[in-house]
Formats: sequence, structure tokens, C-alpha cells
Amino acid sequence: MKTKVAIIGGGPSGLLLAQLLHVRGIDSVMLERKTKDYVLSRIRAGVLERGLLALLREAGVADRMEREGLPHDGTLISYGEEMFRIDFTARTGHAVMVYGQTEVTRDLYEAREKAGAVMEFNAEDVVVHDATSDAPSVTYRVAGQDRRIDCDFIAGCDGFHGVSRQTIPLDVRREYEKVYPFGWLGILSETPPVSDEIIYASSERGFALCSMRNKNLSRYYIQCDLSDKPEDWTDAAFWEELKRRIPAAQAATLVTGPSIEKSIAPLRSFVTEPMQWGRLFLCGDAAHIVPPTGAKGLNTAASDVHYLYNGLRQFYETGDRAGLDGYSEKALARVWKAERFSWWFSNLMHRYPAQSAFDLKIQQAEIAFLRDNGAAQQALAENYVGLPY
Ligand code: FAS
Ligand code: PHB
Repeated sequence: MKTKVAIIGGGPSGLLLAQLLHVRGIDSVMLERKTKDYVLSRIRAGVLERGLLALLREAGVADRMEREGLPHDGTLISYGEEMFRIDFTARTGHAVMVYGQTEVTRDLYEAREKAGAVMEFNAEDVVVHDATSDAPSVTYRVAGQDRRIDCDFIAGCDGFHGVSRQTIPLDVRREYEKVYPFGWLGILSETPPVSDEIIYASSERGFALCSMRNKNLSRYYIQCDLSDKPEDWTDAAFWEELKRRIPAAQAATLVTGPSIEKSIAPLRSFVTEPMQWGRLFLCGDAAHIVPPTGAKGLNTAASDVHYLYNGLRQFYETGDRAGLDGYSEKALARVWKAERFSWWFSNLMHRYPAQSAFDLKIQQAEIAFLRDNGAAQQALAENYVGLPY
């Protein structure tokens, strides 16, 4: 099989890139290790930055998001019983959109199927060949049959556990990592959200997050120990702990119900450099991971896709390789800003096991400074709605 761009990974990065290329008449083939249903079963991000909204519109897949998404003009930050609001729209002129990654992925799959896209599921033993030549290829197996794609370029959109990053030799790659000593236990419940806006809660017992997917589907998280497993937490225990971490007024109005999904995500900051090697380009979680505190994971995958899509479009429309040659440097400049914000916000809001009394006082002072200082709120708002591409 021959195509212009071979895309490894059928998550949001791979799908968005494929659809954007399709809109520009640039053909691609996408390989996904799992099934579409498996990909859609994963509950992940919930907040879309302005840049991702623009890309979804450019890809022609924004209609349902515009109808069903919840625009959020600000967010709430609580510390014990205190709570204050950061007004995104007043400070930046932009809002964010609350619309689950699952729905974004569903919309993208629908568009790809309508376009008659070539998508291979249950792709096994995917291997990248000759990435530094002018004739790279990808081999894989489906239903026991060996297959090969000859292509011009390869987009590694296969997430943290994919093969693309591993294709880049260790003496070329530099990896940067920070593992946090806690995780997030998240549940989904068919209950009305406790608040119209997202609440980031810091408390003596640890961090909590109150979010939502729609008016009757809530998403809640509590910081948990790395040794915890979802089955260690009954629904009742989760709700009890969440109530102890948010202000009493919200705890009193919290509508609880059975969890329809319960999972634990470990928190890590990770970046690999460079994000390209010859004609292989890494996008999204294949190249970087952030703690979900700043809602930057999916959104930083989107900015990678923006840079790669425009580099490919420039190449096929003009023959100019500048966008492709400069991809890694351009993408990493924004990746590190997202890493910084996610690290900063995580440190601000979480309890660390070995935190000293002094550390706690500094954390309280930093939250008080954010509460009282317009410039601090401006900085958070600009990062949260999404720095420019
Ligand atoms: P993905 O991991 O989504 O997709 C990669 C795809 O490649 C997968 O479908 C995988 O099956 C496939 N694949 C892997 N290896 C392959 C191979 N060898 N061959 C073919 N296909 C292969 N971000 C937020 O902003 N907010 C959140 O709250 C949030 N919560 C998260 C919770 C969890 C548990 C995880 C893991 C991530 C979370 N994220 C969150 C980050 C998440 O949203 C990612 O940023 C986003 O999924 C990135 O999309 P992709 O780069 O497409 O990677
Ligand atoms: C979510 O709704 O899943 C969500 C919202 C904000 C975050 C992380 C996750 O920072």
C-alpha cells in the first residue's frame, strides 16, 4: 500500500491530523493497535483550548461540539473553606470549551468513516523502517497477515506506550521526566455537576477536582496514593472523601450517585527531544506527558498536530520543507510552556507526602497571592485558555 502520510495511532492526535490532511486533499493511512470501540471507551480529557476548537472547525468536525459543548468563562479555585474565581474571558477575551475527549474522538471517527478513510484496527507488530531515508515505510500485521505501507512521511501519534518514540535511537533521544508521588482517582457519575464551573480544590487532605461532561454527567477526581487501586475505593468512600476536600457549601449540595467509570491515572511530566527523526514526526503523548491538572494533555497534542499539519501542507502545496524541518523546535517551544504550567499548577494544588510546615505555608501564600493579584490571575488565565500556536 502507498500513501503520503502513514499515521501510527488512532487517538485524538492521529485522527485530527488525518482529518486535517484529508480536508487539504493529502492522503494518509492510519494504524490503530486496538479497536475503535476500545479507543472510545477511554475516559480522559474534558477541557478544550481555543486552538483545538479552531482546529476542529478547520477539520469540519465542530458542529456537535458547538451544539453540546459547555463554554466556560472561568474556573473556581478553593483552599479549605475559601473559594475564588479566575475570569478567563475578562482577562484574555477567550473561554474554554468543556467537551469530553471521548466525544472529540467520536466526532473524528465519524468524519473519517464518512470520508472513506483507510484505517487499520488491531494492527500488531507495527515497525517503522528507513525513517531517515527518502523512502520510509511501516510494516505491521492484521489478522495474521503481514502488511506494508510505503509513504513519504510517518506521524507517530501512538501515545506514551507506542513504538514511534522508541524508533528514535537512544543516542539521538534526550528524555526528561518527573514522576509525582500521587495519582488521580477519577469517577464519572450520571449526576448534575456540583458547580456550573470547574472547581480546583486544595485541602489539607489533598487535591480534588469537580468537573463535568454535560448537565447530567459529572467528572470528579481526588488525589490518591500511588499504591491505591480503583477497587480499593467504594463509591461511598469516594464521595465522603471528596466532600471533605471541597468547601462545606459545595459539599452540602453535592449530588452523589453510582460511578459508571472509576480509574486511577498516575501523574508524570515527560518530554522527549527531538520530536522528529528524519521523516518520522512525533505528536501528542508519543512525545510528551503532563499531569492533567492544567488540562494540557489533549490540548498540547493539538498544537503538535497544528505544526505538523501546516508543515506537511506547505510541503505538498509548495515543495518547501521549512515547516517540516522546523517542526520539532517549534512544537517543543510550546510543549515546554505547557509542561511548566502543568507542573506549577500541580505543585500549587496537591499535597506532597514529605511536605514540611514551611512548604505548606509557602503553598498557602502562593494561593493567597493568586487570589489577590490580578497579574497572577492573568498568567493563569492565559495559560489555561491556551497560549498562541
Ligand atoms: P493517545 O494515547 O490518546 O492515543 C494513542 C493511540 O495509539 C491509542 O489509541 C493506542 O491504542 C494507539 N497505539 C499505541 N501503540 C500503538 C502501536 N504500536 N500501533 C498502533 N497504534 C498504537 N489530558 C487532559 O487534558 N485532561 C485529562 O483529564 C486527562 N486525563 C487523562 C487520563 C488518562 C488515564 C490518560 C492516560 C491520559 C489523560 N490525559 C488527559 C491526557 C490524554 O488526554 C492525552 O493527552 C491524549 O489522549 C493524547 O492523545 P494522543 O496523542 O492521540 O495519544
Ligand atoms: C476533566 O473534566 O476530565 C478535567 C478537567 C480539568 C482538568 C483535568 C480534567 O484539569
